[in-house]
Amino acid sequence: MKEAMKRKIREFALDLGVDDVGFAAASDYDSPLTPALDSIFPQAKTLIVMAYREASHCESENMRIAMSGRMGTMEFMESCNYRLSRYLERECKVKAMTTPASYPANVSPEAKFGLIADFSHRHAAIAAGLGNWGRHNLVIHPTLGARVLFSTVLSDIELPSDAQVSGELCNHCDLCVKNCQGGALDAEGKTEQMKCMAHSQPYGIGANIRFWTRFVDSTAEEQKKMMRSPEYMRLYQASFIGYQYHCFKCYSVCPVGQ
Ligand code: B12
Repeated sequence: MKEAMKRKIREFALDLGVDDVGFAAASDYDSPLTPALDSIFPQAKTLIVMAYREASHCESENMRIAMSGRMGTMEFMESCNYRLSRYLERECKVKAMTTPASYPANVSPEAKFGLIADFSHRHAAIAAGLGNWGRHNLVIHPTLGARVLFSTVLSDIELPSDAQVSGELCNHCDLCVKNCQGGALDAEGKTEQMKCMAHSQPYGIGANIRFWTRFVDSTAEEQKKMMRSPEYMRLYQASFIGYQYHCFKCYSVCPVGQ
């Protein structure tokens, strides 16, 4: 009965065009740093995780091409989340709740100003049998590799977890470490987040604060020049399109599953 329900939900999600789907019992979600599931959805019993292989835009050296591909992938992910949650409520008569693929983030100091999400998709994906950790601290999917994004729908339907991926998928080639221009992966088992962000989001919050700090200390003439500078244009664009990644290397050079 439960396997038939899983099959029905899996087929619906695969028909949306996602690459893979996994199920995890809420009790198997073990993410020590993010808030307890209860604080999001107290009745949550199952996590339905969808995997999306990123197309080759992430290999481009042109970061606008890479980023526009990412934005398209994220839009598709949010749409799949919505469609699956409505399917669960309409056809299966259960409660369902989407979780953000990336943002909005909790930007308070307790959540390290947006670095600790309300919900961790990597931990959910591992619990749902969709992969395990690689040297880059990303989750590697057995066939799709590391170049994969995840989104999750929570539901009060009670379903058992899929089988865990057994055996390591990372081949320890260290290409992710060697290609990380921010030097953020030098220490095994953790990403140095500030180093990653300084390189991968050069027009993020840090650059924004530095720009405005310089601005207030500048003369009226200098301020006029600053407002017309390419630097300001890039900050302006980043603030209306959301996070703007300028690096996909750890993700795109990983040879597993290519
Ligand atoms: C904040 C964030 C960032 C921050 C911080 C990253 C980080 N390490 O947490 C920054 C801006 C640096 C970042 C960068 C990137 N991110 Co990011 N990011 C997120 C976000 C929004 C939240 C992550 C979070 O809450 N972290 C806090 C806690 C849970 O994790 P943590 O601090 O890393 O600590 C745990 C892990 O380190 C873990 N761990 C790590 N290695 C190992 C190894 C073993 C053996 C074990 C047991 C545990 C373990 O143990 C810690 C405790 O549980 C998620 C989306 C989401 N909501 O899940 C995407 C997400 C993690 N990012 C993603 C991606 C793709 C990227 C980038 C490639 C950027 C890009 N261009 O797309 C880089 C990769 C950097 C890297 N190699 O680590 C994907 C990862 C997909 C995947 N295949 O795993 C996610 C899941 C987005 C998505 N919806 O798919 N990201």
